[in-house]
Amino acid sequence: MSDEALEIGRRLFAASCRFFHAAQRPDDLPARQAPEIAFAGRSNVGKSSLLNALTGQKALARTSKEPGRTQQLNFFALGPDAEGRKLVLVDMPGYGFARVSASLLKQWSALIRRYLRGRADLVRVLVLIDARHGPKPNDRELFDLLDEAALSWQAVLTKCDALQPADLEKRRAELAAEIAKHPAGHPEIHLTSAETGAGIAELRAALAGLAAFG
Ligand SMILES: Nc1nc2c(ncn2[C@@H]2O[C@H](COP(=O)(O)OP(=O)(O)OP(=O)(O)O)[C@@H](O)[C@H]2O)c(=O)[nH]1
Ligand SMILES: [Mg+2]
Repeated sequence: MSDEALEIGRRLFAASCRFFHAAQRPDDLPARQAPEIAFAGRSNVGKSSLLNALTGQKALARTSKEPGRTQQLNFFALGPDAEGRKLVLVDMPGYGFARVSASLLKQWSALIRRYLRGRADLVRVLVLIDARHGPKPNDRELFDLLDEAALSWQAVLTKCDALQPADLEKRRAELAAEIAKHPAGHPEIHLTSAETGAGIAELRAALAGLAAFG
């Protein structure tokens, strides 16, 4: 990744980021304003924490030790930066929390499925996966759902601070081999820690590459 790309990412994510909408129902989605990046993944994987680490705002999205903290689609407007780049970041509720059913499709609400299937501005879904555990069956259901919807998605390993480098590399390689079989899965996997800041600058740069000039 070039220094220039890192600098563009740094500048975009240093721009203002503000919460502007919480969607609770499918007919409650906000008007489009910039390319959207959705943060998806199991409850407690670190979606809200990653959003805060990216924007450098500790309390932008609410985080919690208890799974199930985020219960609606929360929309955040990032930018414009000095050159006019803009993005919308969408913090999603987690899945896999209720133990009743293993099925992602049953658990995850109609709101989310509707959002993922019908949102023209959604340019990338980040599927966050806990580096300690790797993908679970409901993550794999999401991979399939995103493939079917032809939505470009990309895996982000979270909590990488909790692994030794060799174990982390093994996890990354296994996941990369799995994603290679998915038509809509982006080959690059981001290794991140909201705790130490590892991989955050690189992810900022990658996302800045998806921004539009508004
Ligand atoms: N060690 C470590 N812990 C983390 C990291 N990121 C998040 N956590 C912890 O994981 C827990 C869940 O974080 P959240 O960001 O609230 O997770 P979430 O995915 O938004 O959860 P839901 O909104 O419930 O779906 C919190 O206790 C965080 O402190 C990380 O990079 N490293
Ligand atoms: Mg959350």
